Amino acid sequence: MNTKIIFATGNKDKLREFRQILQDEDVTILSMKEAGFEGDIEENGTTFEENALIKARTIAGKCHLLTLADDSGLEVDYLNKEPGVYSARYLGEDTPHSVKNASLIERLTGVEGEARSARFVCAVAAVFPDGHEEVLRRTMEGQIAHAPAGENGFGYDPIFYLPDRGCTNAELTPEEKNKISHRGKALRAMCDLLKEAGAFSGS
Ligand code: ITT
Repeated sequence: MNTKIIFATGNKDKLREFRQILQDEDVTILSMKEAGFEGDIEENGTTFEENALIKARTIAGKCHLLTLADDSGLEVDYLNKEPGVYSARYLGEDTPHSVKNASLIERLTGVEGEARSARFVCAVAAVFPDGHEEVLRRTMEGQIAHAPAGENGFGYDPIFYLPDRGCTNAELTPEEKNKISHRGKALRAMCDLLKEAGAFSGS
């Protein structure tokens, strides 16, 4: 039986990836807008998990369907894990990513090799209409590139360099990125957990 779930995000790039990652599952994914919610959700948590739960709780409470949310970001080790949970707000919410990316590269001037280590983090929360909650986190390791490269993906992908592959996230196809990304891993793990809990059937 096909199950309707909501993905509580205002980010169209995340929504696209979410749908691609779950394309073989027997679920229909509604955006917040399709579920009838317009407006902003204040993300005042201090961890990825807290913020993911805040978003999922807000929408599950209003729309009465199983709701998933993702809080994600980039941790740069040399910058004490900045921008971290503030990744969307780094240098201002509306500042173009080209500017944010250039700023991070600039702040790593003179830093070489493994000292440029960074990771993408994704916490995925699921909140059921009866209030039951699940949350988990997955990561993707890489380094900050010396210059942006690639047109695919979004956000910090053009400066996220994968030493094993010799390219950035933005040079991967969407399928390649989803196989190894923080979001792909977190969502597939959440899907397994939800299937075990009987929330929806296997594909
Ligand atoms: P919602 O809260 O509405 O889901 P958002 O864009 O504000 O959308 P976050 O608060 O989780 O989402 O911020 C995550 C930011 O981290 C996002 O805006 C990107 O800048 C960056 N980010 C997250 N995942 C990424 C990915 O896979 N590739 C590149 N950048 C990513």
